[in-house]
Amino acid sequence: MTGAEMIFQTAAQAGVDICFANPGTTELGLVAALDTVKSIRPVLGLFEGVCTGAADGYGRIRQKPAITVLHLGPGFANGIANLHNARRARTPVLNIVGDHPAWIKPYDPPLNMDIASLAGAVSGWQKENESADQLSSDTAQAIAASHYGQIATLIVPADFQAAAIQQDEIASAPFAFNPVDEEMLPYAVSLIQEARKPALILGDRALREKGLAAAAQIKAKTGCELFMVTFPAYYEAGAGLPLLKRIPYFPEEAKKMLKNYDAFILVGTNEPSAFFGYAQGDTAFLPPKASRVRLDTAKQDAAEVLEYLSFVLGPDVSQAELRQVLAQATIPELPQGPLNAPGLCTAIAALQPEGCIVVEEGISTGAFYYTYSPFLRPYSHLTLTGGAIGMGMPVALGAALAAPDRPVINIQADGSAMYTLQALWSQAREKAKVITVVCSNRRYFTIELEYLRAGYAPPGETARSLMMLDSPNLDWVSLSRGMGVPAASVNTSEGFIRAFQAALQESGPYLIEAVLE
Ligand SMILES: Cc1ncc(C[n+]2csc(CCOP(=O)(O)OP(=O)(O)O)c2C)c(N)n1
Repeated sequence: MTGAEMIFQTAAQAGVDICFANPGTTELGLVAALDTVKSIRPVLGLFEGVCTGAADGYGRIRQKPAITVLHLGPGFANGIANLHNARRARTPVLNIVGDHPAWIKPYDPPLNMDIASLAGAVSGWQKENESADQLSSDTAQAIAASHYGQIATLIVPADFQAAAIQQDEIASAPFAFNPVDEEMLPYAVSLIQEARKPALILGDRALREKGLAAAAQIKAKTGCELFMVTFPAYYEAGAGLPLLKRIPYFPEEAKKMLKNYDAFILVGTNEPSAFFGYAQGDTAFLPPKASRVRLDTAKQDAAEVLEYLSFVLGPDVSQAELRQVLAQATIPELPQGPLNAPGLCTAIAALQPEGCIVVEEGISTGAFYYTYSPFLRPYSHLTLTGGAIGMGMPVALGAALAAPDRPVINIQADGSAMYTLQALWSQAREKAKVITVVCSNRRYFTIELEYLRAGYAPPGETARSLMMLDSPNLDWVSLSRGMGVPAASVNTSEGFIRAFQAALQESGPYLIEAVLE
């Protein structure tokens, strides 16, 4: 067995089954090994940001790592923005980065780069492999580390990938979340019981099924409010789940929503604060005098912590009582006439099938979708966690491969789409069931908005040229078809509804350009 085969054998034994790759000469051993380790599905991405974003999407759905294979420092650098989003999402990811053999490094060949420094920017665990015989234990440790919700990066010189392994034993590295810190709970209970208006703010695994079930019980038992972070990696949404209020993006709206609460219990998230440092000083969102406590640490399962909190708050309420705190289904009416951002979101909300996965990188357009989200047919929702745009199409690819039975709907802003649109080619090649809705406002609307909010005078022609995507307009139908994804362009609500209904019948990917007025 070669070192590279050992990497994949170890990963396969640990339950890893997919690898998003963009290899080069220093990863040839890994490429060859995929011919022998058949349980790992290789997926080619035509840009590293596609591979890393797809691994993020896959990991968010399956809660286990996908592998990325990236080419030296430059390949890793191309993938960093989406690894940043994955780090913020606390997605398990295993990066295998090829490197030059030690003997050529003194010559400083052109692709030579400080990979470890790059890895340090996003990885919670990293190692430069030092011998082929350590590859199994290095891989096992990396996978175990990733399960805590972090990026693990293993840098593997090309000669160790190719080397014959003497000792064929495959390492395993079990992982377990830390137990709940029971000493924290009485304080949380006293806060909830003594506060005038207590609230829970939830993120991370607290927003998955188990966490939400506990949150519903806590709300039913205590009457406390439930909030969720502004940009969750993943949440279960829709009728039958507890109603959570999403903390708004804009500081003044967030502070207004939170101002009347006097105690906050944080699970799976830090204290909410502003996305940017605004001169006006709206940075911290919680009222200064409100009590607050975070109940989980990085290596605990936020859902388990919530279950424990619910347990110490007393016996579970009956199903009838529980129903009082669960969202009821309200499917919006279909819009008519010209297509605008609110109408587009209304139409998607009305038409999306039960059990679908929504990947929302609609930026300013996507914001309108959230009023409907809690009341729709149950579905799973993924957002842009780290603000590095260009995640939507790759994450949708990864999510679709992670859950081939569930349609994926990618609400996708046009400017953000252009960063990683090569993902469409991989979607076509892998027959991923993704419906991409391009929100075509032909501008960087958010930049215009933030520019005015920051107090600058309305932009002149030169400044505006950096915010407009027209002249030429992007031809989304041609771009999409050129990568093998059938597409249509629509500019009315009726046209969108027809195209979306048709796209739902497709067995593979489809793109709809929604030209917004
Ligand atoms: C990697 C990265 N580069 C640049 C930005 C800055 N940025 C934030 S929003 C935005 C424009 C988004 O435009 P679009 O995706 O079309 O959405 P819209 O604002 O029009 O809804 C840019 C360039 C960013 N967040 N991330």
